[in-house]
Amino acid sequence: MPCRICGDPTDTVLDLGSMPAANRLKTSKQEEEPRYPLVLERCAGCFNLQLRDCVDENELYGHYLYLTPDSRALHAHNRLLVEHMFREGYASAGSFVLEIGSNVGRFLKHLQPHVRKVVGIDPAENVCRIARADGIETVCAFFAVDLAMQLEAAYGVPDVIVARHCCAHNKNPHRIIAGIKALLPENGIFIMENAYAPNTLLNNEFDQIYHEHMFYYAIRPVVKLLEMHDMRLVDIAMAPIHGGSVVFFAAHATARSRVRESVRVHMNEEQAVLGDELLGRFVESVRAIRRDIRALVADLLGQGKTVWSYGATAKGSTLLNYIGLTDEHIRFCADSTPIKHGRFIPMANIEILPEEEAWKASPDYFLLTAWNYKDEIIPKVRAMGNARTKFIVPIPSVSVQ
Ligand code: DWN
Repeated sequence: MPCRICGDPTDTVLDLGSMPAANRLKTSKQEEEPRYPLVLERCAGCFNLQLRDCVDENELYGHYLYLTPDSRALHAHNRLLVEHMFREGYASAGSFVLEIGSNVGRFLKHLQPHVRKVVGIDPAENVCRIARADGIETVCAFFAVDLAMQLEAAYGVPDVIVARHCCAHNKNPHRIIAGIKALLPENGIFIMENAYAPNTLLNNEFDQIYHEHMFYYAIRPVVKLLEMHDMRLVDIAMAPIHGGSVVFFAAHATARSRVRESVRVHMNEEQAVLGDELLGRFVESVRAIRRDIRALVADLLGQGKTVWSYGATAKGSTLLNYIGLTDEHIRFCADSTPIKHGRFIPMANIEILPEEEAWKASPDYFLLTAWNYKDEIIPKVRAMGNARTKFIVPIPSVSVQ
């Protein structure tokens, strides 16, 4: 498949086989689960990493079970991002901020007291309803140029447009950027946040690869994408959230916005690490993680130990299914999201239960499939009186804590 950003040829980096959609949690073990190839490829021209095969967006997001968790780490990240926006003059008390892919509105909720107006857009009606009930005006739709024009008529012109993680969730990011280009005023700011591809590769986060993530962005392809729409990068901030994320700040190429030093610094850093060697090391490490977890779990089960997983993450679906772990190995999965409870992880067929039940059941091991919240989850489990269950942390390499 040619690069969906610049059109150059691509080559295959990693083939994870045929997998169900990660967040399509089943209501019974018997429920049918369509499977689709999960193949990561890299563009020879702009170093864009993308999925070869993209699943229909309505199928992925029509009824969405990922609700942004109420996490300390996420609140801290949101606070820092808002501080950066104000400190650098990207937002002010008079700003209207529009967020694309706003989910239940946690970020806008954080921003709401500091700005004039916030509006969210999200394609999942079940998610929009939760956001509205929490006081966040949310339009249920996929964002593109035609919607941009309708939004302008209904709400006015936004000063800031935010798209966090959602530019990776769409087969055609040009469609989103074209809408932003059309809607953003001359001195407006576009903020795009994504998992940062060099971190994904350096930390062996192969479980970030699932059908919702159609792109894995580094700075280089984003510069290309923006240039193709007559926009430019003016600032970059790195953040530890989701295993290492990048926040891009962009403006119209003709705008007065000053280009911050951060752009040069991070581009140089990226240049030094991003290349064939890193891709080769990543692929080897992915195989080592699969081998190590398989061996560890087999050994533990052989000793009669019980293993649960912790965090019904989209990442967990890829991790479990690539390794070949099922309900024969992992008894249950603990998760804090009520709408996930009683459902089953696709293909692995592991039932999801509330965290409280996991604390009480006190299995011998938790395979931490929400490893990105390790520093939050392990202390929480201990504080709840469970001192005995050990955690198997799969990423960046297998360790037991
Ligand atoms: O891009 C995406 C990212 C940002 O979020 C989406 N495509 C889907 C989703 O990916 P994920 O499911 O891998 O995300 P999280 O944020 O790692 O999911 C955390 C899961 O762990 C949630 O289901 C909630 C759960 N959790 C928990 O059970 N106890 C989370 C915390 C913090 C906890 O204490």
